[in-house]
Amino acid sequence: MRNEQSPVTIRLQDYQPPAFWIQKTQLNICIEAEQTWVESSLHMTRNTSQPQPNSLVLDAGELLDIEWIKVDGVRIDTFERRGEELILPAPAHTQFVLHSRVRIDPANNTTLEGLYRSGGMYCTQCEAQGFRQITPYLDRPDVLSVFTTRIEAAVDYPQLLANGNRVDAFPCGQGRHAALWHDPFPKPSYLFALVVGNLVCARQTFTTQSGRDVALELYTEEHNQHKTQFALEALQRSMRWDEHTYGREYDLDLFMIVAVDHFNMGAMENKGLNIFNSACVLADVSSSTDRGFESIESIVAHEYFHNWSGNRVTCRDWFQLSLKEGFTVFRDSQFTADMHHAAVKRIDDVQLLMNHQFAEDSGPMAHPVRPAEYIEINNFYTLTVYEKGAEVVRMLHTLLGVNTFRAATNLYFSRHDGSAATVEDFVACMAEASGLDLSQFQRWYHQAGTPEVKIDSRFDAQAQQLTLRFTQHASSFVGKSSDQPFHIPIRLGLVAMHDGRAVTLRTQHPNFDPNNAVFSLRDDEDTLIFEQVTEAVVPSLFRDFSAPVRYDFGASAADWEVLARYDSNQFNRWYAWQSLSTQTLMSIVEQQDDAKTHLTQLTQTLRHLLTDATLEPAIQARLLTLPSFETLANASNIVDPVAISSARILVQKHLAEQLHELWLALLMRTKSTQPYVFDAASAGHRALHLTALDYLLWSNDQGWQHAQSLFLAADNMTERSGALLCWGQRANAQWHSAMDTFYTAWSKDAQVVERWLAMMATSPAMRAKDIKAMYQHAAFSWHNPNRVRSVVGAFCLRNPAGFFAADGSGFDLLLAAILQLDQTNPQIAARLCAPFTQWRRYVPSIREALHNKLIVLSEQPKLSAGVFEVVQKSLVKIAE
Ligand code: HT7
Ligand code: ZN
Repeated sequence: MRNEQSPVTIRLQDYQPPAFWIQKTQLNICIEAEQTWVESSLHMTRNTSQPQPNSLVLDAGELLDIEWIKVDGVRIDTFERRGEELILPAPAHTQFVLHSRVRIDPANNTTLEGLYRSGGMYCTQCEAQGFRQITPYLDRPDVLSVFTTRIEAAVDYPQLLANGNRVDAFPCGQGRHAALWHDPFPKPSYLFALVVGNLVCARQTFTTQSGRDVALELYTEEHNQHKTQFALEALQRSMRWDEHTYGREYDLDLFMIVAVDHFNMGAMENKGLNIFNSACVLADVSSSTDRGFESIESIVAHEYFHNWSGNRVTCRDWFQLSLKEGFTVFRDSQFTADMHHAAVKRIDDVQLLMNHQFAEDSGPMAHPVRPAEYIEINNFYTLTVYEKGAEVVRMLHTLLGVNTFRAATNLYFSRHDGSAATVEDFVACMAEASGLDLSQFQRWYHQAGTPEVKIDSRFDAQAQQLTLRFTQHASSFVGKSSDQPFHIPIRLGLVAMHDGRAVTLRTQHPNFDPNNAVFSLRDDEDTLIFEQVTEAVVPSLFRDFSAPVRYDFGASAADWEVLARYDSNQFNRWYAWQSLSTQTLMSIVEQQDDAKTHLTQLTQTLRHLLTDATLEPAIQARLLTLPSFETLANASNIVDPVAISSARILVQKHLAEQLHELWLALLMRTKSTQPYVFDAASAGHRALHLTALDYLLWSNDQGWQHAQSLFLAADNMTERSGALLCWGQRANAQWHSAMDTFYTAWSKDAQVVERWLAMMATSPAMRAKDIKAMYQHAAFSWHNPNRVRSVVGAFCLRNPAGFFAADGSGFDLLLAAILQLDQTNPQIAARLCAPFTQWRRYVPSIREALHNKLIVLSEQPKLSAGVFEVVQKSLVKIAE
């Protein structure tokens, strides 16, 4: 919690190299029933390149009860504790051993940072600054050290795990035993991990490209033993893919994964000992969905890929977070695209970016991919750092091309191996390998906000010329806007208006790369002229979303229709469909005169897409789906949740009724006839089947019966829970009884129960009072972040009808949840503030109510630094 001092702002410009290094770290961790003792010996040297300091300042969290500290064996009693700092007189020698013994209390550590107890096991979470809650240290990522860890606990806890290789294990009498681990790779403290528990282990092996055998181990509690195989296989695929695509081989003889129920995020890439939220690693064919499998595979891959992008080459400071996270998200998205369906993966990623990152980038928490300042670093594990950061790497990949990008990453990994790097180091490798001048490109890392590109398109039939005039301007939260033009790669094509053929691109523009069909927009304005264009065309711009921008080329409904029907780029077909349907939906929200005409045209286009036999099912499912609530909110100048939700239902109903026979035929045609397997093709079929079902639910009042039949007949969780999810949008008594049946059948399965809670919380009929009733349910716990996310998070972020209820009860509920959680788990409390940060976007009544809640929060005498930062930034006054 925040103490009396005001939270401090940390600034990139104040970065100083450390005054000391820690070459060797020896830890001795003794876990006892009531307390845990941690002794550490730090072999330190003074950093002689820095001015001689007067004191030695260590990071020491408030949870540490310090018993003693010694320098070279001599006890120091003159230390001072100031907040999270422990200050000692600087030792006289340049080399010395700092020895300390502290007591901690993992069982009462509810923050889930540092060392804590989760159920019957002990585990750690040290990123970003959890290690300082275990022992006094230089807890910063540019201090790399070789760790040796001794763990001692009662024999009731057979597994004593830490990073690296197990070098010894022995009994120590009185029902206790110990293990000794050594990690030969120097690492920063945030990658330290320890797990102690009574766990079962599933094993596999992997032989690296150079012929070394690596043991793969996945540890879980016994009742989850049957859910380990998929993740182990995903790990093997990831290891092979990273060798093949990036030439990266695993470096230790052992790679361990542990599943933990109480976890603040998805997973953590600790060296050789990844720790996972159970929900992000455990799966089997009876309880998991297609989306669940895909997500587990990508998280396993993501954490594994960090072994190089993050661990072998780490970050100099936390401002460089995207150096490891953006790059690793890009790598995991390439992996998923290769394993499954590239266009589908691109659609799913861009949807996340446009729906959520764009909103973040235009709100009060907007920050560059590399932030310049923070109060609480945990608030900066954001979509901007992760997803936009990945888009920035993707743009480099687009500009360099596959082979040069690979040469650049080879250079980066070899040049910075074993050290802590910066974003500049990364871009320098890209520039050096390609010969490109990327100085302007660097702005993507420094400037916040989503650029807007306007394109004026003119066709001169006589001159056979198509002229595209581009203008860019950066848009961001008022007062934070960036003014320098970006280097924007625009992959494009031309589609013949009349029959959808691809038209050859002929231009002399020096910034057009004809091999990749990529135009580099570098200035505020530029003009691209295509010659020998003999017929009317529609430009297909930003193919595969080649840059994270909003763009507008003044497209008419007819232009979008041509692209949605014919574009050879599947991603752009989807984008065109989304744009066309957003136009229609917004014409209804805004009660425009031509709304009816729009709707007729939309129905025609949908009919075409529905009967296009050339489309692969997974793509078709996405092409038939209406824009989400968030997409429509982002398209609104002032968000009116009620108007958006009603327009969406009206259009969905219209399309359902008009095309009823076609939906029915699609439902029949996509019925699964084979036993369930998870692969891209059959998952695509199921997605399409559920899309048909979703429309049929709205085509008449009996639509729910299709959902009921599927729920009863399905042999798999994708269809069973998919049926419940769409049926929940029109919840009736039968839905409630199906939900009860479902819960009774799956109440022993934690991951299914979490899905059930979220389905309950997102049903539009739910109101705050129903959510409060759910707090009493046996499955709910304030101490389990997954349960909080499934109930409070799902209701406030994914149930607009419930959260924005006119009586303001949704906002009261969220405020109370934040205040309560801030006492026990401030990281989760700060994340839950997200809906309040967006207050300025809404119609006046909601705007005022959300603003009031922020005021109440700001008046609390004791807020964590995380919640304080979000509230303070959200309330910042702006010139309107
Ligand atoms: N690098 C990790 C980020 C992280 C985290 C994970 C679990 C719990 C708390 C955490 N704080 C930061 C996860 C990743 O992106 O790979
Ligand atoms: Zn990561």
